[in-house]
Amino acid sequence: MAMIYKDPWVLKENKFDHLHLGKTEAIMSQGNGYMGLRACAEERYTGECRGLFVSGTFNKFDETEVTELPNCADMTEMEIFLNGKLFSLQKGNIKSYSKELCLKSGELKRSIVWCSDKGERYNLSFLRIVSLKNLHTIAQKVTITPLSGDTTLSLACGINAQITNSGSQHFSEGAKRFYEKRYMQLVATTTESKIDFVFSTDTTLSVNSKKQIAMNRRRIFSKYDAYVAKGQTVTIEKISTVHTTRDKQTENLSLEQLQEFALKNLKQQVTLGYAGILQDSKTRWDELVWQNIPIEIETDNIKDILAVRFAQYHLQIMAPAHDNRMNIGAKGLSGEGYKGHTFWDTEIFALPYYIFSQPSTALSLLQYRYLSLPGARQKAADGGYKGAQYPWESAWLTDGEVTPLFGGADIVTGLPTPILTGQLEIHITCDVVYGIWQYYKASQDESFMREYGYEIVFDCANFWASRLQEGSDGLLHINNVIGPDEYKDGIDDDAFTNHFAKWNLLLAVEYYNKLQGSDVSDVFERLKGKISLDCKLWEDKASKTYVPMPNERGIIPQNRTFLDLKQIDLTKYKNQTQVGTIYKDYNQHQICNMQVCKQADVLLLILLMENLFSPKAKQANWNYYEPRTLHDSSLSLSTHSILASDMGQEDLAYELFERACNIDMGENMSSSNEGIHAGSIGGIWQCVVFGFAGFRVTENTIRLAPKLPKHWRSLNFYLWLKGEKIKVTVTHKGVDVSKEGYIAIPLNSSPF
Ligand code: IFM
Repeated sequence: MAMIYKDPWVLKENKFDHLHLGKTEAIMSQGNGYMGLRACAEERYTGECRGLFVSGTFNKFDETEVTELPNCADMTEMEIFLNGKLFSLQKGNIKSYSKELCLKSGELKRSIVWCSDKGERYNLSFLRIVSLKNLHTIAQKVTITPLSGDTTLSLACGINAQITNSGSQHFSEGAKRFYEKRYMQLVATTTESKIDFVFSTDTTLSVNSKKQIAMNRRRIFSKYDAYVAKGQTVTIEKISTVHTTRDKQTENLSLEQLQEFALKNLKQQVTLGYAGILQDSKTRWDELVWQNIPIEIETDNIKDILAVRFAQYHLQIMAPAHDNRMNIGAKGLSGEGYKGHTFWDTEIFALPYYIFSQPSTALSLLQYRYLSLPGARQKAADGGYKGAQYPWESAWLTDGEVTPLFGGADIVTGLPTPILTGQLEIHITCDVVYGIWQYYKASQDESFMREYGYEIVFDCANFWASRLQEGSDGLLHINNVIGPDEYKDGIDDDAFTNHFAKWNLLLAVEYYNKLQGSDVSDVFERLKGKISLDCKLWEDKASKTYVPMPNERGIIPQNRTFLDLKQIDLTKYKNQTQVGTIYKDYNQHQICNMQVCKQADVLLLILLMENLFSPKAKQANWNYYEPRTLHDSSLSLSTHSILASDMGQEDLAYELFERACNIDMGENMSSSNEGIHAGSIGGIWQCVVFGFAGFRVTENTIRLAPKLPKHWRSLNFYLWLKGEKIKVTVTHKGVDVSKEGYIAIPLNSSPF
């Protein structure tokens, strides 16, 4: 195992592992919400997956593919020859190696002593930053010191736009140009969405060098030849920028103007140099996160502290807080996985962090859902329904549903497995509403609700009102869906979906009545004629909606047939070290007919709607569903950890938290290849704040019912509530809530 967890600020590997490059490329990826850069080495390796992704720049490769976030030009690559030998860790000898990401500064660092196969030794260090201050900037600093004799250095670097998304080339090549014999610029345009990207870069060497400029297909670069004496250190600084015609700040510029603007910005960044860019970025990290909303854990277990900071780091770099037309991808901006698409992962798993830590980001993410209402209305209409139905997978605002139609191989048929989630996983519509409700409850942001929120809640209620079907029992049912547990498809009366649909209808009724009696009837004025506002219909539908409730044994049937399905011994899969091993033995159809859950489903319902169920029912369902849940989705563990905390099973809660942290940060070297797990990372925060601190916002109150892990002495964190920031301190002796001035929020420490 090469991962080291000794420093609470530093994620580190101390062994170069060419078979598992994807691990650190993803978990040590850098970014700022505008862009995300995988932590690939400067030198190229087979098996690497270089990646630079700019939020919201979706493109559709061709009619057979769905839109995806294009993997754009690489500006970090460097080809280095030392005394004629290509620098590569797969050649010669590695005398020492470390690769680390400092979460505090956001700086990535590799330190290497390398011996070429001629026996010549070199000290190399590679530093890199993606600025949190200037969202367009990537800065690199490389130092090379020959240790055993003088050397010739030959370096080639520039802009490489030959990158693809697993073979799909999303760009047409545009202009390439050197300015003032030094600054390089390359323009590329997405083939279908026609977004122009302007990549600019500049490289400087600290020693005299002979320089040649070169261009070839989709590539512009410079070659430098220099002489470096033994013990002398040569420093290479490469500063690069990315701008696109999708950027809000420059949306009125023509492409030529944007190129000029980009060049000017590059020059400014070059004057700051690596050190200045790093300093600015570090200051921003402190302002936004580490000094503003730190989570402090007093414990001797450094990995726990590191894991929570790792979560905060990624939650910061994955969120496109600068632009409300964009949202968080299931892999953030750290890989091609899930094509950059947004799922319910945002509202149910990541959003709570922003609601309580960075409300302006939460607001922006919810505004994205408002701005994508036309696509949601289209999706409902396409299915013959009314109102707004959110796509299971979303990309650009007008793209509508973008879920691919086929996935991995079916072990039985040998054919690609159809992906039905785009058609059937309809609970996303109420998950979005749940996100709005949570945000509103915590922030009391009435102006958001008036401008955006109420309309979403009402029009989603319209969808449910038209989607519910009358059954022979005279009640309304929701048939043929996939619930959160994606191992079951085409099922009827999924407990999660039915409960949430009813809740959405009732929420619409509640808000409608509240608005009726208030002085904000202008909301109705604006919405009348735009959407249907039939409160009686919502009320009527809600009252007739069938919702699965605990049976005589206290078990809520996950769906109409679940409790009758056959049961198999799941021990092998419960003990798996890789997720999804059940697919090695059974296909989707077979799994669908067994009592096995991919991820938290009924238990998630109980967590999110705790008022509906008694503590006894909670316990009974925990006892039933936990053993049947394989946690084959990364979203599952945090839910179970929080519930375990709620039920006083502290050891189990901690064990599940640890497993959730290990999804990305742990020893499985392949789990993050396609990118980090954004929802699961939001779940890490939830385990700490909702689980260990037992925090919830209930009606007009907050609840703190802590269950601190035994080996944590204390936990401090900040929460934004009703526009005010409060500090929570939890110890084994009790809880302290403080803020300047008085606290208007009554505390209730009972867990249920
Ligand atoms: O949204 C999830 C889903 O619940 C399980 N499969 C992966 C999706 C994206 O993370």
